[in-house]
Amino acid sequence: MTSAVKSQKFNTLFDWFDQDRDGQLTQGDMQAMAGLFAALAQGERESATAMRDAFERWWQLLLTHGDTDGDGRVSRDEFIAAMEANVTSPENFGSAVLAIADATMQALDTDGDGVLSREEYVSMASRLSVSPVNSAAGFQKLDRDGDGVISHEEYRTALSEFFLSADLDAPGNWLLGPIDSAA
Ligand SMILES: [Ca+2]
Ligand SMILES: [Ca+2]
Ligand SMILES: [Ca+2]
Repeated sequence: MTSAVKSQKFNTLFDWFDQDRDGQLTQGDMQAMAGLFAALAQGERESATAMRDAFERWWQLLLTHGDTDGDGRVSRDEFIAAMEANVTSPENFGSAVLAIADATMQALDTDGDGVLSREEYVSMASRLSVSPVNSAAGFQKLDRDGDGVISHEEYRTALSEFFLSADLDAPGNWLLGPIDSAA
């Protein structure tokens, strides 16, 4: 049974991933998401390929484990169940989810200082179709040590919390904005 907090987050994630907004996830939706992420890499082929590969792994997990009625599409309920049971399981989480975070961080950190400023973070989020209001609020929470930048470690911690934590107050819940209003 998926916790209420996790269901809420996976709901928010479903809405973000469902790029054509038809209420079903398809390979096309996931490829569209991968395209948004890959565009962040601005021609840096290694990061772009890593992102596309990770989204493809993610989709294959959803299709294999989530598409219980075999129609090649993943419904909201199928998504939430497969996210909990398969995508975020220890053997898959790194290759499907954290791989995207690592490639994103590498692509965005153009000056190589290993951190994201508020401007870099909000601009990245808006290119991924997250509203600036939500990402600015999220930045505050994700910058756990309050030094004004998000380190690679803070970013990874936020992702882990978003996907794995059932704690309503986990700062990483804010990855896509407030979960209560977004769900
Ligand atoms: Ca869709
Ligand atoms: Ca289905
Ligand atoms: Ca920080």
